Amino acid sequence: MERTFLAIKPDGVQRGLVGEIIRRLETKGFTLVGLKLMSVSKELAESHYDVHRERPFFDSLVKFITSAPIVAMVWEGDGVVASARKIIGATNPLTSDPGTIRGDFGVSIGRNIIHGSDAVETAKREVALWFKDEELVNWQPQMTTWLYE
Ligand code: 3AN
Repeated sequence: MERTFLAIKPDGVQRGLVGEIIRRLETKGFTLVGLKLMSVSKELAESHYDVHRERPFFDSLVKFITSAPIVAMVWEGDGVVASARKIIGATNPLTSDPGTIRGDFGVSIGRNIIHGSDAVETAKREVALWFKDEELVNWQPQMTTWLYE
């Protein structure tokens, strides 16, 4: 089953959006298989944002994600990588569709509440970067037969 890495950024945690964000993914029908509130080291942040290393906003990205606790999560389900990106919405909250997390709760690209892996391959890399194997739980919710044909 496909997995994706999602992280509620410091702004999402500070604004009390953790429950709301988890609710949206749970009620959609995805399965939570990893969850931790954590402080992010500079090394981990730089590794996570490595593809943006040459971008002008790299330093501010690293500074922000290390500034306060985040909630790191792994979610599982058919097509979860692309679907979670839709639930999250476009990068800039000002142009994200209403009904998406960023569209409903944000106004600024540098405070866009949540990160989600952008492709299946990226998700594999990010899940392995943020979680040890033993921190992930293999389980199947009882409701699975009511979600999948
Ligand atoms: P997404 O998070 O939607 O995948 P990316 O991967 O293009 O977006 O960018 C990673 C993060 O970098 C974004 N979540 C956002 O916080 C930040 N970012 C992207 N573009 C800009 C920009 N033009 N100015 C400031 N920050 C940006």
